Amino acid sequence: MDRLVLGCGSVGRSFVERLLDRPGSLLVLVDEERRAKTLRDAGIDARGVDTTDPAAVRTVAGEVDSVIVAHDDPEQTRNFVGVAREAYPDAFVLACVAPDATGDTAAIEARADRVVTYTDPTTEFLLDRAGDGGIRTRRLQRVLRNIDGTLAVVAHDNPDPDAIASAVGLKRIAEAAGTDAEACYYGNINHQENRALVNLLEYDLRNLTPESDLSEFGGFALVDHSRPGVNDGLPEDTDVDIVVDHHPPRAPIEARFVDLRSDVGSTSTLILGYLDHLDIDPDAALATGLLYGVRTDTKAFSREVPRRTSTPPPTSSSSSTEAPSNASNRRVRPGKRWTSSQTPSSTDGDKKTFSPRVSANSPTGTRYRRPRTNCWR
Ligand SMILES: [Mn+2]
Repeated sequence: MDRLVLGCGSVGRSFVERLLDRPGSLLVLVDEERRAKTLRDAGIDARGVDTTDPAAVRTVAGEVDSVIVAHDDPEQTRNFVGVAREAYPDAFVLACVAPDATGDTAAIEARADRVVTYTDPTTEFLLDRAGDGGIRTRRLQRVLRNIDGTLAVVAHDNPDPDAIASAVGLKRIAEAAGTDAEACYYGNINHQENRALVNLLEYDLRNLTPESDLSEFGGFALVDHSRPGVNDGLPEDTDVDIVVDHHPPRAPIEARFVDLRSDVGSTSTLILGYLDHLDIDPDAALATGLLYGVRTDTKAFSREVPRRTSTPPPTSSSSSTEAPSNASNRRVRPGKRWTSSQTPSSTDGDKKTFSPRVSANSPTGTRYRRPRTNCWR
């Protein structure tokens, strides 16, 4: 689940309606089944549950990336933020309050990741980002920072290029978060190509054996597989901190951070996404390994490669007179705010343009989305 909305009064309802046309999944939890049914009748996925009980919320909603709390009553908002934080310690919690909210807003601010009012210009931006990969990356970073000691980033047994590059990539991300890490594997690297990959790129990999003393590690991350003791040499009861994988799981996965996307072609793709969101430039060796990981696991981009679903906006020369035609006008003015109907059509230095009313001009009616954001850095 990308986004969970807790408590849905009239304020919450207006937020939910603003969220409905955004990409990603959305679930609304309310106290009474009767109100859930009213929302479902309006086409909103809603369920009735005791929203004061974090365990019940978690059971019904499962894993979520972001929780949005928007209740008319600030007191209730405070309670829901508490429930959200307890149910989902790593989720991004966004609280929306009225501009003239009275009472204990400090308590809301203390536990939510962001508090906005619905007149705040950043609200639309944050609603867009809730459920977005940038937030997932921020949660990964939070878990990495809390590792006490050296993180063992463990690839699966006899690792293939995707597992090797992902382990080296996650080690790099951990180090950027201030956590020491080692890229590890059990078994052997047998294939000549894989040996050449490790040797030519001078990867520093640690070969663990059943005799290895694991107590020297402060945490464990699994890449390109998801369960300790299954396709790696770790004890099955290893307390796993992080799982990053693209294989469909055969059993529930337990870890403090789990990013398991079976519709993605390689684990290297997921690692590249984090590097991108964190603005970490991989060195040539890491970039080469990750590219090789993507290539081999996707059979040279022919397998599990997402189809392009959005249509770029028309260029300013071909669109209507509403689009700015003068080159100097096409530059982004500092301080200009984007709204959901004004999306910058390019991030390329000289060519930053605005294409107003993109969705209206787009032949398919889908809103063009900028491929990456610079939020959460
Ligand atoms: Mn793989």
